[in-house]
Amino acid sequence: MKIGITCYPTYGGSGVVASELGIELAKRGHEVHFISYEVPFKINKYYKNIYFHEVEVIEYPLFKYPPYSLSLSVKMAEVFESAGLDIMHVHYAIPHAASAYLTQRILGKDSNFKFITTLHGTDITIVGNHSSFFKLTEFCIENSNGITCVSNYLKQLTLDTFQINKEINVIYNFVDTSKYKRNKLDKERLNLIKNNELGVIHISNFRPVKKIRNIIEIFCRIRKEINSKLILVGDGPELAYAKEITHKLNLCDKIFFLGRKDNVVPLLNSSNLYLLPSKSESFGVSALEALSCGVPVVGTNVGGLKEVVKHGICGYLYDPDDIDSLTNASINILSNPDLMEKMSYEARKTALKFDTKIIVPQYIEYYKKIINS
Ligand code: GMT
Repeated sequence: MKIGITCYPTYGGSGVVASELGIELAKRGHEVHFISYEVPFKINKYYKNIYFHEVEVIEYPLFKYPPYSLSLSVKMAEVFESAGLDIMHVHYAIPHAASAYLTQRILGKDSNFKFITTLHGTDITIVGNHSSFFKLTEFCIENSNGITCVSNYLKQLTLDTFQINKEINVIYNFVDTSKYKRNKLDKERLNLIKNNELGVIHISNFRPVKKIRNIIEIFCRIRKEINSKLILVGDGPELAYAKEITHKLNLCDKIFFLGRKDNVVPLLNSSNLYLLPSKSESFGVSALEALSCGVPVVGTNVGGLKEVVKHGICGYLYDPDDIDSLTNASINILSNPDLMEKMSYEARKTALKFDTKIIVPQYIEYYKKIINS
């Protein structure tokens, strides 16, 4: 198949999932055409069967806000025709699904341009249901040829929020368990966490929804009981605050800010606990990557994370502002080697259920279904 993919190319779960999907499809012999304003950061080397088409945004004095979504529509139409695409797959509803809908209208019925929209979370929970986008999000979902959600929670929330008659399919996020796997040598090699210390890690785009303040508070309390360090990976709006508070709390030698990292496997392998106490998480793909490396997760019970992390089995889930329970759960795991080992085993076992080999074929089948519909 020839598949077009549009996503946000920057640090964020939807872009990561879209990129990994493209890589997996290309590996299976499909031709994948990424259409965006930049090469997605995960597509950081040459991949056979992967092409990139840049959307140029023109600056003009009349435009206070250059209309990227319109240029994207035109680029989708060009690539659809020149590459002979079979299907277009857009990740994150706003504005990508709206651009794809416009492309469909530009090309007309005879072109057979069909598009699938994958909803990732904040495109429904924060952006999509904002009054300035609500009607558009609803329209785009209803007019996509196919719709997928990354969890049952997100599907239900979409149905509860919008008037949708279209069938919504759940296709879970996935992880390459042959790449994300435990290697104890990584900790020694990196030497970020010393032998007598335990590592706590969080990876995100540092948006308010991630509750970075709570993460630092929880770690502060863990530190009082456990000789440990916190690894923070990624960047975003809350990063400056996190650095400031770390400085004020005199924890600069205990909390590492590593910025964006393409390969987080050695960092996960230096860690014993993954923290994700977000306000809400539609799936939590970073938590799945941690589980795959045998790292238990302590996180939020709001949203779809509970479809990935089984409370009491491979981690613990609580209300994101229940700092006491989140801290006690973390200390419980970190201070109890047998529990840590057991949860680490269960974490890996859980991740294997979301392996690329199981999930990616579901997308391929769905593409075929929509193309033939
Ligand atoms: O986590 C973010 O804020 C980024 C966001 C995105 O759309 O880029 O992530 C969402 O999509 C990920 C991939 O499907 C999910 O794993 C995340 O749970 C989801 N984030 C939220 O729901 C907050």
